[in-house]
Amino acid sequence: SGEEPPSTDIITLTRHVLNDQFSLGPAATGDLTLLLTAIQTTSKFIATNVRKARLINLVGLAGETNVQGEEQKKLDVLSNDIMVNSLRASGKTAVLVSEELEEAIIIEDRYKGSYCVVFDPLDGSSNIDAGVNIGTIFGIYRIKPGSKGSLEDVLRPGSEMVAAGYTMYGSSANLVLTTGHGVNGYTLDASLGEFILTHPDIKIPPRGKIYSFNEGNSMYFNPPVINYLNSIKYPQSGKSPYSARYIGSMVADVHRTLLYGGIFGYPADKKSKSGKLRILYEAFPMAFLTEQAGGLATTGTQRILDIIPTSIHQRCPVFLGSKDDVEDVIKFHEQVNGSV
Ligand code: P6P
Repeated sequence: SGEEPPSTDIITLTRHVLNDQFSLGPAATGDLTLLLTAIQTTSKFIATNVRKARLINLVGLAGETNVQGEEQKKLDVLSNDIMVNSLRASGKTAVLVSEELEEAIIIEDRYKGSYCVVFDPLDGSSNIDAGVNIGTIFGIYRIKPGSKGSLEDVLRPGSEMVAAGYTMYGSSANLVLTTGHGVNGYTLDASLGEFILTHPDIKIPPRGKIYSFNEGNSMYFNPPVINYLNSIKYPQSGKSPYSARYIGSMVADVHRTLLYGGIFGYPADKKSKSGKLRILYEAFPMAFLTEQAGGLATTGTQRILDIIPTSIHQRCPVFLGSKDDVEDVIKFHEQVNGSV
């Protein structure tokens, strides 16, 4: 039939991570691989339900509001529940932090393991009814030596995470992951039920031509952001202005930024003094991925991964993406703050 024969050497996420972990030598216990298998399972479950949402009437409000005061959508609640149950059952976790839960979960001894997972089970969920891409974001810490699992194990700089990733639910399910050795993208082959390596070694271009900000907040923006945006919208002679792309779903906006380059920003402003995005399960994982792909991630004045959070739902300003573009943002902050 002239069709290509099916590959018989498919690299699944599990195989790829196992190879990666084996490269760490005998110290690798396989625990992280098993934890990532549990996370894959949750992503497959959520992908299936997001896809069916319209058919089985899962869209629409669940009638409750979460700790952020946001109306919970049924898929939010379902996604949170599958993640909590699957991560607990894996026997590899000690502490769980979810955007949907006010308090952290300390896993009971029977199921206790040595990793802590912070996650937003379904980020961008305000877009569910519009069929826009949404996603799960997660970050993983090892518990501190001697710890039995407590808040101390997650109120740490993002630089101490051992893995981070997201799964974007759209025309296909894309899982993008780093375990500290670069960034790889996997696409769910629903017929196999496996995430297959499709984007090996993702590298973000050093400079892009796209900016991704919610300019509906412009009247609240502080001077460094106003000056920076003007510099790319009304560039000096000879340069072309940047294109604006903003989906309002962090996973989709960051995914595009990683693949195409450019800059994504959710600044602090006069209305949101610390910005909107949460440090532990939005800023840290996306900053880790961006740096591992060769980009930068800053609050404007500080490397995001150096922040030490004091509470699990704390927010911070976020500018991330191509190295040269983020360095421009930093310069505009230094000019206004007088540190140059
Ligand atoms: P705004 C979605 O609710 C979210 O947490 C992120 O996914 C997204 O980047 C941001 O908020 C969008 O916020 O204020 O632009 O609608």
